[in-house]
Amino acid sequence: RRKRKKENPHTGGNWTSGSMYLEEETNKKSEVISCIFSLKEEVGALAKALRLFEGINLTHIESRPSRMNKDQYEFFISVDSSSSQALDEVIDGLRTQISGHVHELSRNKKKDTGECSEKIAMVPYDIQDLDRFANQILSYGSELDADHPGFTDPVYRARRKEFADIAYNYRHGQIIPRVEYTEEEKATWGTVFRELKTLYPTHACREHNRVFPLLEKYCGYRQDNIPQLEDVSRFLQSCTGFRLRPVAGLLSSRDFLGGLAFRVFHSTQYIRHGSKPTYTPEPDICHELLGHVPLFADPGFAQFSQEIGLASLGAPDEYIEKLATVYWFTVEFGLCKQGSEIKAYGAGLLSSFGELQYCLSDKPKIMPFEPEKTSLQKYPITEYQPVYFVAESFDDAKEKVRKFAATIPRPFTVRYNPYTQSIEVLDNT
Ligand code: HBI
Ligand code: NLE
Ligand code: FE
Repeated sequence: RRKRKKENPHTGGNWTSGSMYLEEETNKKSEVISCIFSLKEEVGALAKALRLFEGINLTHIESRPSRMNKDQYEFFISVDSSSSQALDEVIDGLRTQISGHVHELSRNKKKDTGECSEKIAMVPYDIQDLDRFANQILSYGSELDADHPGFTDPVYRARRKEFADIAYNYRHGQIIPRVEYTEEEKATWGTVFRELKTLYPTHACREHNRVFPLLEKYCGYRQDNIPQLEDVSRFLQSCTGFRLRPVAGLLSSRDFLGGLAFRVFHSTQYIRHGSKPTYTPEPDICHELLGHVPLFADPGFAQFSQEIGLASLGAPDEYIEKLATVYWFTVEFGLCKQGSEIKAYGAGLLSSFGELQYCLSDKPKIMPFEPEKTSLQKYPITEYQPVYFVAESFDDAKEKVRKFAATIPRPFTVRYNPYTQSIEVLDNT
């Protein structure tokens, strides 16, 4: 069954796309409400079920063979919010008259995107499925806001478009295109690299310091060279199975965290504007390569990151937000006890020589990492963090996230199968 699926991703449990896809809802700002129901395969079953939808504005319908029951089909449908109440009745009808299983999902991307540009809570089941999510970025990779330091720099903007195009055209399994960086870009990298290297011995956690020399040895980490994503991705795969995938800009939290479930890290390839090397709110190649990559090469941390990813699959929106916050205060801005000291392991700290110094000074507030509390903390995204959370250790943080994840209500349980690089759905109540 898996084999067949690899040949045709639309026949073995993935959602179909194309003909039945009503693009209607894509640009609406309204809330999208979705559900999945399953039917026993028999003549007229779908027609009978769909009769319940009379008078409802269906905006999306897709089908797939059930993974759990070979004789069943699952249907994913969405309605717009004006039909929300009517959908309750339909779900009721499905449950009582058709006796299929019904899961309600809702996905309101308004908050995340500013506008509802498509998309539904479809779960990636296979590492290749990430191809369908990776291009749904929140802002186009080369459209800069007016307060971006590159906003008035036409050369920088044109360059950002080149990087965005590489990411758009990328498909899973391809070699990540190599980029020849300009002298100016290399100079920016050089400054960031040089400054951070002086801070790492005292400020970075020991896992980061352990891996860094390996990156210098095997991946071309040098002051005068910006390493290539492809080389780094191969190195990571040999350490922990993590791999990089180029991305044009910011993904939604759901799509971004979903990648981690497959040990895929969506990585930008462009570099920050040369006028502000100490800190940038956006991820850039300095942030990915100097901040994230060393830790994804650490087995314990890789597993911790994947746990957050797995917890996100199929989670309701409010829990996605909580998980994204947990991610923010660990993978991005986490501090960790090591011996009698506190060190930085968050990538946003390890890639900003401004904030790396600040975070271990007496200015910010420091609190213990407790996912239930941490997940509720508000945070700014364009300036140094006022609050950081300290983990006892990666193992302790992992255990706590695992317990927290168990409280997320989900229609199914997932397990990652590393041999097929796909998700196994364990129960589907
Ligand atoms: N998208 N490309 C990209 N890179 C990130 O680091 C990133 C993202 N989307 C969301 C995000 N990070 C986090 O802040 C959490 O919302 C998961
Ligand atoms: N502030 C970080 C830096 O300057 O490298 C990037 C953070 C991305 C979330
Ligand atoms: Fe990051």
